[in-house]
Amino acid sequence: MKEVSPVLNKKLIDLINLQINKELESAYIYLDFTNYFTERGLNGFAHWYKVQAEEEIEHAEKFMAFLHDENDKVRLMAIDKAECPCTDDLEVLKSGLKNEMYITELINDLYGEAEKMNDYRTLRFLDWFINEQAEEEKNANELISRYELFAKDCSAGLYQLDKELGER
Ligand code: OFO
Repeated sequence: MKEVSPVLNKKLIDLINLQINKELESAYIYLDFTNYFTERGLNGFAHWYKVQAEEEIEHAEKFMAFLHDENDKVRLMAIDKAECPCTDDLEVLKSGLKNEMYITELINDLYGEAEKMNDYRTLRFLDWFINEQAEEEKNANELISRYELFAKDCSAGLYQLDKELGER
């Protein structure tokens, strides 16, 4: 393996490595949701979370590529067991939103750290994630609202929503 000399500050490298872990953990959580909905026979919801899981892996890959571009090392860590509250649809959707809010917090911490160090290259790179998190939280919130409005107490609404989510 080639010798690498770190370019980024050590604390930032650690935070980015942690972020890689959390993106992969998010993928794991969403795969857990995918399994829950598949087992419920809601294939549209299952598909929606499968796509979500794939996006999380892409996010991890973006961070890995960034570290490599900066000539720093990627350190993959153990991924925690997915703890899905998988007994109730709405609880699953809400815990998806909670996860996204947690990820936003981590990205903000990372951003704050890069700002302290006047690390403008990292800040530019993180801009994409700042926007992405806004989008992810919006999607998760909308999904909860639509479930509550149309599907919670109505099997025809649930059927329709499942169908729409299958088209993501
Ligand atoms: Fe990676 O954005 Fe969701 O968690």
